[in-house]
Amino acid sequence: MTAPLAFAPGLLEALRDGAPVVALESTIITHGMPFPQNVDTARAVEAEVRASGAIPATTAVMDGRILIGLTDGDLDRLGRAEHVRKLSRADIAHCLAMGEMGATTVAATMICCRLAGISVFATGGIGGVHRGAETSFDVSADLHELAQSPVTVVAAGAKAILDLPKTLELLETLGVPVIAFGQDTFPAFWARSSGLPAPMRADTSAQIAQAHVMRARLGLPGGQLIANPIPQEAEIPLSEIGPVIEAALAEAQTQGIAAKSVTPFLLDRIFALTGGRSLDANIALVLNNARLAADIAKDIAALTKV
Ligand code: PSU
Ligand code: MN
Repeated sequence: MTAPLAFAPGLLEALRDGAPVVALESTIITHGMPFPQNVDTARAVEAEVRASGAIPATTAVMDGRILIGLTDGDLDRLGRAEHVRKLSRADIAHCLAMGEMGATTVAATMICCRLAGISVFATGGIGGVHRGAETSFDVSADLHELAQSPVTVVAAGAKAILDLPKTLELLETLGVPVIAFGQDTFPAFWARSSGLPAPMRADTSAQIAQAHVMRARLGLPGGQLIANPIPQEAEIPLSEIGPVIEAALAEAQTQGIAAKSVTPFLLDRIFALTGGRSLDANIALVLNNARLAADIAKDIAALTKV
């Protein structure tokens, strides 16, 4: 019995041929952005991957199967649907068994990548250690997945809604390489720098591809996190976004938001509090991550060609 995967037309053949493929998550579509910008952005990100010479594969759960690559119709259905589940490692098998519709988080998308044989995945921001985790125990399963599934994940760092120093500490403990692209500090999503030193740095996609392949040669499980700063022109400095984040966190506390709802609640409040600005920045950074991920996927394909 194998995993119930359904590949988009041509994708399985492309993977068998060793073509560069970039996976894309779907929680950003269902729980990260409003309709119709979510579907427009997902299409634009797929187009960016193609324009950069790789094949996009957005993942989701529909009709009892894991879709590896969504058709235009699937994407539209997912983007419009009202009650889509947010799937992390704990949820994905139950969602499939129940025949429900689900969007994959970073953790679940990494599981899909491992099952489909995809090495590179682009997203916006990863989950991490939440502020106050010392009492709430709220730590995203994304971090543990990075320690288990052999995928290079390209993100714009993590949002300052999280406790970034604790997030970096835990990634180190879990043996996950955190590699900043082209700078020495860890990026904080809308802001190019969190001010925290990044554990490692790479300046080319080829170096990142080499490190990915080297982990496999060393027999190390798990992936690597590539922290790619938002393009300069789209940046919202920490001084501007900081107070908005504080306001959103205070609202979450007052309303007693917990567990899986925390991240979507905060994202939604920050969108509302900044108007279009945080959304524009979010779109710009995801496109930027898609380009870098495509370059890494091409470099890995060249290194592993037999
Ligand atoms: N952070 C963001 N944007 C997002 C998410 C996180 O800046 O869209 C989504 C991703 O899908 C991520 C998930 O994997 O939220 C983490 O949720 P949690 O903290 O509940 O593990
Ligand atoms: Mn959580």
